[in-house]
Amino acid sequence: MSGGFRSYFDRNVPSIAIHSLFDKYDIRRAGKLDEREMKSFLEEALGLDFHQSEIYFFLLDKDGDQRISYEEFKDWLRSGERFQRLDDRSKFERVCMAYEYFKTFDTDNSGTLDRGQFELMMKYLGYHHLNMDKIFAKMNRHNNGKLSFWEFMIWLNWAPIE
Ligand SMILES: [Ca+2]
Ligand SMILES: [Ca+2]
Repeated sequence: MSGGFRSYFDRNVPSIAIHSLFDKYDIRRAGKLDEREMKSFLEEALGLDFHQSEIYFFLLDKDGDQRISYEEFKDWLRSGERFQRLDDRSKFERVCMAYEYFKTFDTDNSGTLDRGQFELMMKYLGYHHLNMDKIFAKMNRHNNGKLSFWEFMIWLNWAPIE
């Protein structure tokens, strides 16, 4: 992984520096990074491979709108996470596996699980005993009826950032 950009992963980096970094990759000036823009940051600037950047995109998109907002971007850089999830191989493999399940049950390819897709996944994973309404409501922190991968990872305690 390349060195220079790692210096952005610091609580003391001024907001203005983070903002200019964000703006640099916000090619379409939408105020949010789409999947392509965020991946180009992760791959070109940070040296992630294609697979790693895909997982990270989903790990950082907290609300599951398929865009990385400035807040999501900043929270991550400020978290001091520094790709812990990549450096710990076995943990990263677990996250990848969870992502594969998540994708499999996201049959409409929206990047999030609705209530029905969620229940199918949970049952497949063996969570028959849970009250699905309750657990969905609990996991769906953004309370928008769509479960993001980040919300799922928070529940499993595998998310890199809160
Ligand atoms: Ca988002
Ligand atoms: Ca879906």
